[in-house]
Amino acid sequence: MRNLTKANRSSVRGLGFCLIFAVAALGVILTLPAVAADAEVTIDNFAFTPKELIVKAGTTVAFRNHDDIPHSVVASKGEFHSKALDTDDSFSFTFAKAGTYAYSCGLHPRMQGTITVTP
Ligand SMILES: [Cu+2]
Repeated sequence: MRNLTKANRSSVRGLGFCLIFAVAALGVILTLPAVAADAEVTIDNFAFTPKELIVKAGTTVAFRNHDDIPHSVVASKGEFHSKALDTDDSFSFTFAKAGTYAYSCGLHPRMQGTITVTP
């Protein structure tokens, strides 16, 4: 570093800033999927948790399967319908309209939950 001219030193500093921005940008990109879902319902041991969730209109809810067998998420009135979710797969739905959304697992109808959406 002793042999660097003043210009070279500032370009080294510039490179440092670029690196910081690159790392920050990468961090934003990597965290985007988590940011997209505002709330999460987990599926564990044949149950949705929380079983009853209250969110504001516009909230995206991710349903994530932690079981080692497939489950799905099917709204009783047909507003949403996931495919069978394998372990650690998730399905997201944005609740734009207020109301009560009852849902169950398409494979195990006894697994039930409710999303209440407030205005
Ligand atoms: Cu199921």
